[in-house]
Amino acid sequence: MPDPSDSALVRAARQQPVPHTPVWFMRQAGRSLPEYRALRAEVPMLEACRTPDLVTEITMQPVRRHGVDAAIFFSDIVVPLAAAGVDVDIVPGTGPVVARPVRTRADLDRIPELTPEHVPDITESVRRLVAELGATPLIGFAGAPFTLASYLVEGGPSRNHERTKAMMHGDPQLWHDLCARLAQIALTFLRVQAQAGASVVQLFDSWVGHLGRADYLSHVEPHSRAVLEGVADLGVPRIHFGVGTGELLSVMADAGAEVVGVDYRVSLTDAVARTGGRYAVQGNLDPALLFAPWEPLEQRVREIVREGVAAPGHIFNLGHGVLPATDPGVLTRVVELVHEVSAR
Ligand code: 1CP
Repeated sequence: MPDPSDSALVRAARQQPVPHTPVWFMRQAGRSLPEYRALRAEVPMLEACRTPDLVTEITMQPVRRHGVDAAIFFSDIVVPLAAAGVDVDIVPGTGPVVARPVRTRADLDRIPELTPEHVPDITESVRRLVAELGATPLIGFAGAPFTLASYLVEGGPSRNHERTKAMMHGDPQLWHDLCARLAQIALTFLRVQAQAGASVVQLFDSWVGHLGRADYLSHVEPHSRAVLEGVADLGVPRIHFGVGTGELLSVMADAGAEVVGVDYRVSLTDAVARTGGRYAVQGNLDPALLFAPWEPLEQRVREIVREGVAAPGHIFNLGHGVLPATDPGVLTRVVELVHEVSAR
């Protein structure tokens, strides 16, 4: 029987010996692939995310094309919010947009809890994917409470997160209650995916690097911890990721993860030191370097693999998602190079 729990990715997350450094890319499914653009041409994003035929096909596309060591479930961090009944849409060229931003207690009261009955299609899509993927692990994911709250409070993507921070400090009780609700939604979404067969889960706190350490610890960490600890009984390795989180790496790792995501601003060597050598690391090629000539790109990939071999465990990835204009041929070459130079 093909067993994804014995894959290079899961082994690296568990700090076990691996045959080669496992590699996958955040946003590996998506606009960099012509086959994705063709499938999505007529279908709105959130509708695509709830259609098992499309979810399975789009999730498989980068696995077939690039030979990556994992699939990431094709969905979005706002899918569980929409499933629970929040009026949110994904607007092409913008991202998630919320019809009625959450600013008051009455707004919060309109956000329902998520139950597995809201998302039978997610279970169906994960089951189909696990059957099709065989020994290749599927990564399930959810957005972390802070990043979800930022979209809900701001009403859409935000540069400075000013309304979010104003609520955090102006009405801490409302903030904590909002984050607790979002933690319930994220946890339910992760549990549904893991119970249907996902081998790994990743909690995306993409924008939490906008906070200092003290605010993170007092206003965010308890809620992210509730999500990560809430899946502990399922035994799947947990990856905790954010952007610009150099100052937060140790507390994000300690929040209940096996793997800490590292963006390109901090070297893997420094990330290992900052997390006490106790965690596997994931990262950290600058996605913009995929646009550079092959020679300096190759050199950087080799450096990252070398640093990763010295870490307790390493999953090669970008520091953030694949940019839409990326040449997919370069991604395939990076996968081949990582496998070749890390073969042991
Ligand atoms: O029309 C399209 O193709 C929409 C573009 C798109 C795609 C392909 C969006 C809108 N989401 C997605 C898929 C998606 N979102 C995945 C798929 C799996 C994969 O990685 O291959 C994942 C993991 C996400 C998660 C997600 N959505 C995050 C966390 C990851 C990250 O990039 O930091 C965030 C912040 C979002 C919000 C979001 N959804 C879409 C966009 C353009 C954005 C960002 C908007 C902003 O800048 O705030």
